[in-house]
Amino acid sequence: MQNRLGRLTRGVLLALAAAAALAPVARAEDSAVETKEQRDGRMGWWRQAKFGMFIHWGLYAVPAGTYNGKQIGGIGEWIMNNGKIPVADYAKYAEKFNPTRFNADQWAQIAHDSGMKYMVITAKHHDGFCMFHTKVDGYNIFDATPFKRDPVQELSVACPRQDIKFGVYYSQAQDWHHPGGGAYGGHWDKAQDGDYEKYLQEVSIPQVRELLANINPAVLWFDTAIGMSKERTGEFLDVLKTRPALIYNNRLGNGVPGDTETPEQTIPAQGFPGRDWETCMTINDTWGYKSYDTNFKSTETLLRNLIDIVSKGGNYLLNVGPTEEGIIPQGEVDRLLAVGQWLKVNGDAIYGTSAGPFKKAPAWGRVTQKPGKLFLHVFNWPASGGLTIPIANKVTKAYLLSAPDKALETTTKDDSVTVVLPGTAPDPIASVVVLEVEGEVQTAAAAPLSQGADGTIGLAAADAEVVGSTAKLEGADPGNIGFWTDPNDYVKWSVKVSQPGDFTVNLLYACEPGSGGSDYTLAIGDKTLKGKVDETGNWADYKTVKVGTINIEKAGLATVTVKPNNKTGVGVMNLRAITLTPAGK
Ligand code: FHN
Repeated sequence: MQNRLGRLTRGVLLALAAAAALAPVARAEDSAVETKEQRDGRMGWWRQAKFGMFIHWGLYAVPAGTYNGKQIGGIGEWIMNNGKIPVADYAKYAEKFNPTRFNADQWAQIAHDSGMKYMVITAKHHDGFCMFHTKVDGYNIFDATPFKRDPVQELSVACPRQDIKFGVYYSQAQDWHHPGGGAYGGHWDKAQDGDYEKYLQEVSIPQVRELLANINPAVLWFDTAIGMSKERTGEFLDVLKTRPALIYNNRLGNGVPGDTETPEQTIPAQGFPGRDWETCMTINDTWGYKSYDTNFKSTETLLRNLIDIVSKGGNYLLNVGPTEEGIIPQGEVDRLLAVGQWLKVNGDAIYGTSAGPFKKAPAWGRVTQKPGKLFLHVFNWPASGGLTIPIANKVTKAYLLSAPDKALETTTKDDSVTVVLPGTAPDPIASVVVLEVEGEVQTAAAAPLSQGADGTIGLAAADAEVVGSTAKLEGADPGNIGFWTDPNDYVKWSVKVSQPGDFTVNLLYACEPGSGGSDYTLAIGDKTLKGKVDETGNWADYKTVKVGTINIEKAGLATVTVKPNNKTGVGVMNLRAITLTPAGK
């Protein structure tokens, strides 16, 4: 579990993460009516697309991070909540909101030239202000501002002209303007008080219905599912059924898995095998525009993030925050276009590919694949000797994607192929080497972990196999197994034991107050140890805890598992490592 967003509290974040992560794997509400083939067909364009533009644009672009002369901390689109701005005062920004420089075709063009294949824009964010012409009330850009235009509708027309699929974000439960709407941290203005059920029936559900009927988006992106019960999500699902081709995310609420996992501001170390997923991320440190946030990620970071995500089977939904005038800040455009330039040359290694075949990312870069082709995205160009890839396939052709007519020499030895590379990298950020191979890629079996010379066995989170749907490796070096919100998930390691005997078992983990007390069983063969998770300072405060002594009877391959028996709080623990030390040492 990691800290993510400005002023949101850790508790809220964990609740949000848990709400999203607790989703079961199968899309139960649809499985009766949709076969795997139909689902693959429906998700087809999205799986090919890989790269999309997220746009947070709304009234918050007017204050742009400053209220009453004070810079308000946190993310820009949260200014109303973080600044505790009264409803009537915030609504006055509408009178000033006149983004005359907005040009839907230009935005679609920027997305296109950046190599993006879809767009998702905030039709309504938590401030309750609609960026489309809703008939529900007048609190929208068409009726309440001098602009008198409907940007959502304009973009829905402009995007297809550039081959961009168009989607909308809609904050279904959190609404700080309409009486009864949800608010993290509670209401701060009496005008917000009201009946949540009435809000859903009279504002939220009708607006979703309007969007589907009038805009027919390819994607509907829900967010922050406060108070969404089974009955309530059921009513939304009934509306969604009117658009069978729609793709929607896992944030509707009440464990509805939707179509896509949505890790936010992070790239999960192993992706979500078996699930479609999309990392959404800010280009600086805010989603909605803040005039003083120019902390843009470098082109290198953006591009390597895209490659990293795609190499794990995901999509990258990268956010921009346009200004009050309707301009995407130039610092953002410049970086996006640089990514687009790279994609013009190397797009074949991104679009329509699937996750690389190796369990662990190589130190030199990342790998993606298509039937018969491996794409090696080299971040760290080898000084000499080329690259050795642990595959047993016959390579029929090797070349740089930037120079496809010039064959590269390869040599095959045992279960590996070495490709000889030119002295300098064609691209300082990522150069793509293509290996055309015969048959399905055969990776050489990963060597099992082995016992150290002093008999110690070290089991790192990064070497664990995670079985389940929510727990995953997070963070890099050393990383930990986190988001362990489903107690049915467990972790296991295979280790080659050469010196059997009794071992003292220590776990290195962190657990935030409120989540301690989960029971777990550590097993090696038929020997088990029971443990209880103690609370440490927080999710990042790691402590070594002795679990007990366990016997490994004989030399050979042993499997070590850690399985929770229950879960008392948000997550079981953040597990970083297990050490088995020969007893008495
Ligand atoms: O609270 C929002 C936030 O403003 C932003 O819209 C992000 C985008 O994923 N979602 C929420 C936090 O999870």
